[in-house]
Order: sequence, then C-alpha cells, then structure tokens
Amino acid sequence: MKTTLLVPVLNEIEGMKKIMPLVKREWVDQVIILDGNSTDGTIEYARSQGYTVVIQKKPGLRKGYEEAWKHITGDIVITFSPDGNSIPELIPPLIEKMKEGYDMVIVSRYAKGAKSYDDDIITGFGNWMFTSLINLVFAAHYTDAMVIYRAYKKDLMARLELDKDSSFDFEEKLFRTKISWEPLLSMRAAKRRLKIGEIPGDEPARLGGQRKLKIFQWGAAFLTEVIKERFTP
Ligand SMILES: Nc1nc2c(ncn2[C@@H]2O[C@H](COP(=O)(O)OP(=O)(O)OP(=O)(O)O)[C@@H](O)[C@H]2O)c(=O)[nH]1
Ligand SMILES: [Mg+2]
Repeated sequence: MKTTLLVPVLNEIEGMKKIMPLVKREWVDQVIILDGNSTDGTIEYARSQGYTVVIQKKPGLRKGYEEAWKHITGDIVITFSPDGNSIPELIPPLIEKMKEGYDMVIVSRYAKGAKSYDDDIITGFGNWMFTSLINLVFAAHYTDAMVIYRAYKKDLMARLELDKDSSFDFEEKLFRTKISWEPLLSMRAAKRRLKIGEIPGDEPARLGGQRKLKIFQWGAAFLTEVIKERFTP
C-alpha cells in the first residue's frame, strides 16, 4: 500500500517553513506540493527542499486536485494543509487506521478528544451545521465532514466522479467563488456506503499568511451542493 501526501499551498511560505520540516520523509512514499501559483516564495522554498511541485493551471483547490491526480503514485492520498491547521505527527496513525481497511479516514476536529483552535464562532457553527446536514441527508455518522486533513483511496476520485465538471461548476459560478471537494467526497462516500473511519485530531490555529476561506460564498455553495447531491442518483 503506497501513500502520497498531497500538500495544497497558496502563498503559504510561513507555514511551509515551520511545518514541512516536521513531516518525516519516511512516513510516506511520495510528497507532492500542489501550488496554486504562489508569489511569496513558496514554490522556490518547496523546490529547494527537494519536493515535487505541481503548479496548477486552472484556479481553485478542486481544479488543483484534479491536475495533481495524474502525478500521484500512491494507492492512498493524504491531503494535508501546511498552514498550521494539520498536525504532522498524526500522519502515521492516520495511515495505520487506513490499513484497517477503510476507504477514507478523516482527522476529525470535533471527535471526542479533539478541538479546533482555528475556528471562530462562524466557522465552528458552519462546520457543525454542514456536518449535521450531511449526516441527516445521507444517513452518515461524521463528526467532521468538512476538513481537508484526511486519507482516502486514490481511486475514489474516479469512483465518486469528483472530477466531473458538472459537480461544482454551477455553484461556483452562482456564488462567484471556488470551492474544494471535501464536502462532496464526504457526501458521496456516505451515499455509496463506503467504509469511513475517523481519528480525533486537534486543529491548531493558522500560523501565518492569509485565510482563503470565503465563509458566506462557501456556505451558500455547499448548501446548494447538498440539496443537488440529495436528488442526484
Ligand atoms: N494549490 C492550491 N492551494 C490552495 C488554494 N486555496 C487554498 N489553498 C491552500 O489549501 C490549504 C487549505 O486552505 P483552507 O484551510 O481551506 O483555507 P485557509 O485559507 O487555510 O483557511 P483557514 O485555515 O480557516 O484560515 C492552505 O494551505 C491553502 O494555502 C488553491 O486554489 N490552490
Ligand atoms: Mg487552513
């Protein structure tokens, strides 16, 4: 079972310099830095450390993931945010949990024993609301359906058709924003009754740089997505 750590970055130089040295190279078989056209030296830093860097052509995290997929050699992908939000030491236990036979394991900020130090009242409520909604609509049992930090089988991308343009284009145009595919992945994995696990993992606060999250546009886009996904066979 080969593993690939996929690290999305957009102007994340501070976090990269503090966090990536804590990621031991022997933990995974491949590391890919997926860059969304950073201008703050992130790309140069990543290359100087010997990492494989994929610079995406189309904007947005979802298009980035799509473009990164062909470079992934692992059977399992771990998406990891190097802005301080993902704790590096949880990579080995996350992989261990995947080995128990799960299709996807989430590092939950809201599982018993974990806490988000990055949330404010709005993001905390939003994450709780969307996770509850996904559980209700798709009869799932997530404590965190939204977080980036998770591991899943590489082939879920094709099996769950995460790359089909129609999945998100409408919402993105309507709300003039770019959204990532984690919520859709959570919904479709639940719908197909895949084997989903969670481990608790704190979310420390962002280290530096700027938040890219657009709370209200994303909220509206996700809500539309849940409704649409509910009525798609
Ligand atoms: N390649 C790529 N990376 C991105 C893009 N947008 C955000 N990222 C990176 O993806 C990671 C996760 O971003 P998020 O956690 O969703 O958003 P955030 O800006 O970190 O928001 P907070 O963590 O809540 O402050 C960060 O390392 C970002 O730099 C993008 O369009 N392309
Ligand atoms: Mg973040």
